[in-house]
Amino acid sequence: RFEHVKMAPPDPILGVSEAFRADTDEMKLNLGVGAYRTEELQPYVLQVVKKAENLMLERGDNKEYLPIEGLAAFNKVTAELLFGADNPVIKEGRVATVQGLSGTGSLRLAGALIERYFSGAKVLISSPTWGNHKNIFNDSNVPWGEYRYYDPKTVGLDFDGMISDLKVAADGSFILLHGCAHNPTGIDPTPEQWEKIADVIQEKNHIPFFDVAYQGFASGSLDEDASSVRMFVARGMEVLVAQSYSKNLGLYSERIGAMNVVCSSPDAATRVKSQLKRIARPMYSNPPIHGARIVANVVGDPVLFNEWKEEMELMAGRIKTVRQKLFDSLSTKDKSGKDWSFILKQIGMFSFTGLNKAQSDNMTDKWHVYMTKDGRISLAGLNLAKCEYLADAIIDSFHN
Ligand code: PLP
Ligand code: TYF
Repeated sequence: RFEHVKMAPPDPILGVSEAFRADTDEMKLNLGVGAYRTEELQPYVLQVVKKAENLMLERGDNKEYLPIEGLAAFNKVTAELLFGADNPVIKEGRVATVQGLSGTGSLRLAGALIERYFSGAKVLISSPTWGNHKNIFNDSNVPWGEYRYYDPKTVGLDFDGMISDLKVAADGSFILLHGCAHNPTGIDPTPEQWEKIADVIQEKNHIPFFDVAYQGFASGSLDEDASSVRMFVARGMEVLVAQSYSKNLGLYSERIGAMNVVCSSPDAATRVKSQLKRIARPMYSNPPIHGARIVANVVGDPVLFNEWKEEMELMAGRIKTVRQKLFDSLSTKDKSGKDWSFILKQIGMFSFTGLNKAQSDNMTDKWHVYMTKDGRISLAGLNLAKCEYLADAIIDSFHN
């Protein structure tokens, strides 16, 4: 009965980790998946997460089903963290927030909402973007297109290309934007560029749709990393925002995040929320509680909240330190005169090296450095001790 089922292709990012595990070379380095590692290259559980979990044990919290929309205390703090607790849209009750299965599951809820209520509307995604965006909208039966984003000549933002693509798109398109720390390029618009992007989106009656997977991880400041979203909201626009706590709280496998829809009235928000629940129900009935409680305890408690911010600054700081060291090593070792400063301009977990597929293959086959074939490296998987080795590998791969 299953003979006609064909083999599915491996995930281009998660597949890299499988290949890494099979490699026995002692210099091997996994810069594929975007997951934070310590300087010893070990996974890291935040101290505040352990404290919140201890608190939950002490209290003897139960495992009853959550409502379809998730844990109320979580939904409250997650919207406040994103928009700012004093934001009028929160005070006026204009945000529909439902807990989702991390960033991915929250995006998928929005995909279903768009399919049902905006028939024929396209979602425009950046070229390139996180690979799963295409999968999510394909499976949601939502048509998507791309806008220019990355300019290989400057290894920077193709701002003019982006603006003109937003201008020629059909009015009322959904524009998927990375709130901060663009994946995979590490290139974000400047505040001035964000304003111009918002101008065009408003002119064209487009609907901004933010994917916020790295709040606090880009600059080290939660507020600063939410400033793009908040600027759009302050203009009075209706905005969709998917949130994830995989990276900033290190809760990868807890699958905790949220979908927020800022509406023009509290009434519309109530109706949108009811539809998001209707979509969630036949998909997974109700979301998992453990991660939601951790977030509610950390964000909702002033002491733990401050400790979290300190730990996040530590993580973001370690990544900045290896970024600098990698740049220094490349600049010293490379005698070709190539300008490596683009590495310092990129932010967040990733660096887009500009290595093409053949060069990325050389990184892996000859140097045992595992990375995605688009030339992206996760600096979160790098430590100071291996920067020089990585620089050798990159220079060799570039010039061969
Ligand atoms: N969006 C972007 C841009 C990402 O990089 C990721 C991965 O971290 C996600 C969404 C969703 O990840 P998760 O489903 O683990 O929250
Ligand atoms: O881009 C990354 O590495 C992260 C992690 O299917 C990730 O976003 C990668 C692939 C995937 C889910 C998460």
